[in-house]
Amino acid sequence: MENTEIARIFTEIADLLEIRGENPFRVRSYRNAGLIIEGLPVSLESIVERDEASLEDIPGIGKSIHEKIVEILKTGKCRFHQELLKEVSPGLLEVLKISGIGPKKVKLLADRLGIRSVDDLEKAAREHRLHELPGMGERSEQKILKAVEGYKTLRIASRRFRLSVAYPYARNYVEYLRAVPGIIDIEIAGSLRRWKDTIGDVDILVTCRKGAYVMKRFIEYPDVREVVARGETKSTVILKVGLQVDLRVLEKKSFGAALQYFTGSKSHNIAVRDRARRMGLKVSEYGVFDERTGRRVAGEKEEDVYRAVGLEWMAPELRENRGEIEAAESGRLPVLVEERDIKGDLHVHTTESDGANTLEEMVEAAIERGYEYIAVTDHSKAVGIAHGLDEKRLLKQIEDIERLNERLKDSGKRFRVLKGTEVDIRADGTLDLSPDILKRLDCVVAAVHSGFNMTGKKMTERIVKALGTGLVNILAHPTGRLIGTREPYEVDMEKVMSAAKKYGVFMELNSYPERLDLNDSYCMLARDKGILVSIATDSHGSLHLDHVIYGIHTARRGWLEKKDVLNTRSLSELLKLLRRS
Ligand code: DGT
Ligand code: CA
Ligand code: CA
Repeated sequence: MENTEIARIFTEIADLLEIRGENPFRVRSYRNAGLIIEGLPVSLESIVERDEASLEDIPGIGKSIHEKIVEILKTGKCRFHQELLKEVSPGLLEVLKISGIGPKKVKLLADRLGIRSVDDLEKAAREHRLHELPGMGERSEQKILKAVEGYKTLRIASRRFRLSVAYPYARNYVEYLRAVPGIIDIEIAGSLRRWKDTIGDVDILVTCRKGAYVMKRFIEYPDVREVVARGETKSTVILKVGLQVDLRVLEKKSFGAALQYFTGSKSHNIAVRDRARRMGLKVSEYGVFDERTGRRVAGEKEEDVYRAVGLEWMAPELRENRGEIEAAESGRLPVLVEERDIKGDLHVHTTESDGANTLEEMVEAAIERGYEYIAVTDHSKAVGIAHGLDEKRLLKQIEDIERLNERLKDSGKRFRVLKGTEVDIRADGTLDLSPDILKRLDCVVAAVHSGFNMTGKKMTERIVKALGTGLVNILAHPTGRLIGTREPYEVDMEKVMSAAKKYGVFMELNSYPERLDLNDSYCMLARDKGILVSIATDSHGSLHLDHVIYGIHTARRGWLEKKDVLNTRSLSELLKLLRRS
């Protein structure tokens, strides 16, 4: 069984317990387990096979979760989860996903109106039965109907997979195929090669020696649930998790052309072809041909395909027909930011709030990655569910960090822990910690965590007011979206960024796989406005530091270069940039 499936069970347990009104700490431990398992780079199955006891070395996985993982791997399900499902109907899990409806309200809806599903809820709202409930009026009925609509749109969109889910599956599949005798070249194409935030299906291209059993081995992959099509040159399968994978076997002489074609995007391809046609050439998945004579001009190498139509090769992330063709023509392609440019992480949690690792463990992991710095940014008190820090606890953490920095210095390590916070932006735009303490910090990250349903005008005012305090360094996850589950809140990002520019605030690109917020187009907007972007992970455990790759590739889709990214700066440059008046 795959990690995502196991993670889903734990997340559902958390939801079910929450609907039942259980102790928040218990709920949080299951929710955290779900998040951690989803982000694991190796399969739980393989960990358990090798050494079951090592499960408990994974931060955030205690004894009770450990036992449940083993039970799920052995039996395919978890008794505790099944029992909860008998008590709370599964349709209510979907009702919980509707924006503005929390666990308490779900319980109320179920107990008082017998609501069991999103459809029940919609019906009750249309029949004006909701305002019998305490705290609900006509306006809340309208709001709920709107939210139900939003949820249904998302459900359709969520047939796509998050990048962070598709990527590990594809990578494992490719590793497996690479080992098949006779395979020569193998590449991932499609939206995954472009690092889009959601993936419809995975496209893999190979060349191989004559007579190699590539298709046979492709469909024999143990994780395949269903073979949709099997042919000589193209096969399609569905993996157990539901992800579709296409494999194409190509001739060597057209591999580059096929790679170019199947990488897309479609609109990029159309633009390339139009250009070729004007030059008397024809570009197809088989090669570039002279339209008049039919002579092959290019095809084996992707670079040659682009060169044949007078373009420089460009990174797949740019291929969305957003100006890359003009840039490639005139030699003005951006030199995109790379993983090795990143010098530290400016959004990291510890066990003080809702992280799974201690301050020391997070620092150790960051040093191991070769970073020069991290900013510790635990939640502030308003985020009660995350055990956010008040001024007193934050003061204590500041002292802990200062002592740790001394120790690091004494041991000769060139690494600095920045004192920070992820301070909540309250509904009225004030910050959740006193100015005195915020001034003592090196790096103040601010974010919205509640009240997502206000009007766009109010939300914009709220955020602009927070930035205007002069106390904020970075606006975290600026639009609040959760890919596939929550749409961005209504906000005028143009205005928010103008304010950020005015007050010297940087924008975050949160690399947490569900967020990727800023998205690619907002990265472009930030760059156009001359605002540096912090590519941060929002890590809730040391393993999450690896999520930075999703942020980096999203930044590349937004055309960001090293110079456009805040945390490519050395420690001393960074500290200058973080100085507030
Ligand atoms: P996805 O799978 O929905 O996340 O997105 P892609 O981009 O991977 O799309 P997919 O798998 O349907 O096709 C892979 C690539 O093949 C696509 O990016 C561009 C190319 N392609 C597919 N259909 C067409 C088409 O009708 N015209 C052109 N010009 N290219 C196409
Ligand atoms: Ca695809
Ligand atoms: Ca495809």
